[in-house]
Amino acid sequence: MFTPLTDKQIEQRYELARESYAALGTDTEAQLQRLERIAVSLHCWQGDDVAGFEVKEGAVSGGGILATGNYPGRARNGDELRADAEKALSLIPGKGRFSLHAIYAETGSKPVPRDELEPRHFQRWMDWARSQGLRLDFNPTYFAHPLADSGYTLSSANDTVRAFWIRHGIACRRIAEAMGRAQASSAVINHWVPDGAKDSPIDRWGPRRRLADSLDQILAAEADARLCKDAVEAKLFGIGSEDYVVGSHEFYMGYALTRKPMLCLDMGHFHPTETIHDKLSAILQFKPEVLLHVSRGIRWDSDHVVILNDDLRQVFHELARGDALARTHVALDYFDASMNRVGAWVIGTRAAKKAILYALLEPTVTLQALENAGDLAGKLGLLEELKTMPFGAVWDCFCLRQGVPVGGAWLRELQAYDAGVIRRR
Ligand code: RNT
Ligand code: ZN
Repeated sequence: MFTPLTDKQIEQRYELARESYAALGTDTEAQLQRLERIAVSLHCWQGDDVAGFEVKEGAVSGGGILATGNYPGRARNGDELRADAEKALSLIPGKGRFSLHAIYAETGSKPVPRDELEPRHFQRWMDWARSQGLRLDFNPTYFAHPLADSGYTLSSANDTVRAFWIRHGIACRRIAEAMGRAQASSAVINHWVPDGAKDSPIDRWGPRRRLADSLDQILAAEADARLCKDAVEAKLFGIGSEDYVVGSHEFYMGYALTRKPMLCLDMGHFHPTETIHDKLSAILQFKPEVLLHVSRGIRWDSDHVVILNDDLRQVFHELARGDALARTHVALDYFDASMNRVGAWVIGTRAAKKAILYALLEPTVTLQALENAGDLAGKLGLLEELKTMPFGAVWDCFCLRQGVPVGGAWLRELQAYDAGVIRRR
């Protein structure tokens, strides 16, 4: 079903494609080298439906976010999650990183409260990352916890609750710093809180005042900024926070512009018809770096598996045209429990890398010249022609050179892993 071409045929197709792109002014070899260096951070939580491995002391709490679907065989512990991630990474070309949440701490059989987590609880992850040549990123988990049940964490009016989450944020920055030290390069730590209200809160002011204050306290804790790079993530609405989200876009725009952290733009966190590509050239005027959560919103859900659609291509076009890829941390964020989870990782990551390559192959200088000359039909016409250029031949060659399956050949490997590992759990 997925019979790939021979290596020789893949190279011959690439050679023709290289010439076609060269005729328009694109050096495919140079762009493939650039692509090789751009890391995409895989999100650990696609592997187990954001469940985590916390040893629970009391009641189990959900809330904040929710993965739907009943595909069998989700990873139940660190070893299974690492094995699944290794499988996924073996099917993805180019450089990867791996993003953990605090609930993926490995504390043996001992429950460790989130405000007491330490770098040693992530030692196995750090050792694994080193063995895989991967760098880690991190996220405090301000949800799925009894102290998040009220719907408010860092913005809670209850001082005990708020203090607990502030301590958690600080503990997580120390962990990110330790990860950064272990990998001799920064770990990105992204702060997202679910805080908000289902319906018509009378007080929209107090929670925002408290959230800003809590974040200030967390960020005031000492952590080497070269090792621990903070980001804050906004959202329009979530499950149970349909009417009001404390950390809205305006809130975090203001916060990030007046403080150090980067802004994290999640592609699924805006109005359903609002896209993020136009925001990049605005935000990057004023901030040196940005964190991207590559996701796909559908109606009320913000976390469908990423595919190569227009939204994704527009984002990377903007970054490539503005020469801002080096200032952007690219991370994935979605979770789908209705399909093979390793497959979901591979589909989304390969799509993100394809979108980056698609953008890098654009003959931007030629398009810009047409626009500058007022030849708008020429510009739009060329953009259209580019869509049927032999982009796939360049992508296939990249996969071949990176030693990962070409075209649909990775699906056969996924099927074997599904039958041999996933369905035997
Ligand atoms: C939730 C945010 C957040 C989470 C992860 C698990 O809406 O997008 O980034 O998805 O931290
Ligand atoms: Zn996100």
